[in-house]
Amino acid sequence: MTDHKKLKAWVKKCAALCRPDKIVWIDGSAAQRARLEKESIAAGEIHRLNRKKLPGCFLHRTAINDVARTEGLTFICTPTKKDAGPTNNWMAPDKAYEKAGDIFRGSMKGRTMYVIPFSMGPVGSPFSKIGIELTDSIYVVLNMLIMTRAGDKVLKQLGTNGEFTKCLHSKADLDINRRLIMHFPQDNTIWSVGSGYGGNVLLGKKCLALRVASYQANQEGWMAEHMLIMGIEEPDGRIQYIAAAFPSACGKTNLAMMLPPKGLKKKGYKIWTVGDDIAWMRVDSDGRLWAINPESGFFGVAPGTNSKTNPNAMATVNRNTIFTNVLLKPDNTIWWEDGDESAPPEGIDWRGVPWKPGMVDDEGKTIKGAHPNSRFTAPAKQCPTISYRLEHHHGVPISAIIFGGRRAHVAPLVYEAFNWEHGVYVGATMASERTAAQFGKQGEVRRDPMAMLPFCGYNMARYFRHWLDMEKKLDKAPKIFHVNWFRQDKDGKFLWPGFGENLRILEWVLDRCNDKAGARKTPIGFVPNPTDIDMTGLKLSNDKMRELLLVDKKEWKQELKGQKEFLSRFEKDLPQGIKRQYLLLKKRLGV
Ligand code: GTP
Ligand code: SPV
Ligand code: MN
Repeated sequence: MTDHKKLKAWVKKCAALCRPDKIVWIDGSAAQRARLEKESIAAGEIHRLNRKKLPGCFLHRTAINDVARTEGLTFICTPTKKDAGPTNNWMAPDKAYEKAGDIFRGSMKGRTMYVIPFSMGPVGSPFSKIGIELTDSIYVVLNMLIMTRAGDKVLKQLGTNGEFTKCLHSKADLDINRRLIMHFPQDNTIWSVGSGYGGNVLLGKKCLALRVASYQANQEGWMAEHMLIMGIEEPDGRIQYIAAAFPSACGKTNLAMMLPPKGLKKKGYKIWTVGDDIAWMRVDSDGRLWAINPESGFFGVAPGTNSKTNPNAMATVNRNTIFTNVLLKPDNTIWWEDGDESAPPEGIDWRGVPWKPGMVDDEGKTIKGAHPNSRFTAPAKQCPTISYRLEHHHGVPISAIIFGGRRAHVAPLVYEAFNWEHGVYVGATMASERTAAQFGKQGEVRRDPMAMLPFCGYNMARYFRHWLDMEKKLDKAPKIFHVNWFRQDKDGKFLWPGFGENLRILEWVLDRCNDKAGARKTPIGFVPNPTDIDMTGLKLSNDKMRELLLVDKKEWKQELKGQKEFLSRFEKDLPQGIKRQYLLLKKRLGV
């Protein structure tokens, strides 16, 4: 097993707290996985789907009150409240260990504790981090085997005294009142109890690779970001990479896997998917920013995914995939809203209840077959556009950074920041409408700096400073842009077709990086003229295009107020560079 004394002692200590009947170490073998699948099926935790149509695929339903990340129950447990900052829930470490400890105590009685050694990033890469997750959920084990590199190879890499993040998870009784997601960045420790939903329990993902890693990145001088990474290959074989931060359920997976639109086919672009959710970036000896995707799978939103919007995702999830909270069809396959097929005449919905299309609840609202935040867990290597660089310890060089949100109004389709500092301001003040990926009122606009609001493991004022400081280390800083695929017309319809057509905007972005495309200067940044975007093969009226690229001063003056209000939460800690950029924007808007 292992001769790592600290690891063995920690496992023993956690077992003494949770009292499992037995402990099983995950070795990463196919044989062990097959045994666990069988066991999980027998326990009714997962359901095997049609072996012919969906080989190696399973369906899982979470508890009804456990379908998305619960930000209100997620805590950063640093020595002082100020270390966590005004945007995080904070609890003192002692109290947090005590409070969660009470729920963990005896929570695994009658159950098995699984020990999952996992690596975020290729095993052995100097940029990777190792974690060990202890869990009483086979569903978690099976997901971690897809999302991370896990098993004996990681233990071997860890050796007898390597560093690892201590991740403890128990479903306990899945009671929302006894659910806590605790992060102890100083202790390199994560405790999650009372949930079975992905983002709360696959502890390598948001908890380690963002919350704990962002804290470590700040200390060590690198960046852990909620970003997709993709490559755009031109016909001459040159590949340029971009990293893009959009809040949850705002289009990262879709953009990372996009198919070039018909109209641009002649240009012969090829898209390479490196990652769809998380980027770890550092400055290398060449003075450029390099990124790896620490994950090895996709935990993607199912509804809305179809052969038109995301054919690469459809080709990825047809085998060896775990589906969570989708609709089960009578032929033992699955269905979700806005997928490829129209609704089946009947099925079992995400709650496990018989379902028919058009059913309504007490308030007359349509009952969905699949939960809006239903997800697929699929191996990255099954994606037709997966980049070979995923397994490369060094990652890819980043030419452009893109921030984006879901805004019905205000934010134009795309704009370019004037410089790095301004770009950091754009990221720090970005806003987006709330989606089904988190508990809370949908559609409400909230500030979500760098799409990291729920994922920054320390004071965000310090995080902004870290972003500003990165510039000094970069010889060739990526240009920074902002996009909004979600602007609406007066009737509430999206103005921009989105998905594959977004490549037209990425083309402008890269052309700007290579000084090849025009733009006009506006108070908020450089905005393309309609003629600066290649619209070959896409019909969009001039009116629509003008509306998409409009910078409405009146709206932006209002927006400025919202930005000021948000930034004021950081009080004296707000870095000078952000204050300066606020005043410059104010001046440019003539306020
Ligand atoms: P997380 O996994 O939660 O971090 O989400 P994500 O950022 O990867 O979002 P994803 O790509 O899964 O997209 C979420 C939703 O946005 C889906 O319902 C998509 O259909 C929709 N969407 C994605 N791209 C576009 C776009 O360009 N235009 C429009 N209108 N919708 C889009
Ligand atoms: C997100 O919500 O940003 C996700 C899904 O990518 S989860 O893993 O649940 O956080
Ligand atoms: Mn995400």
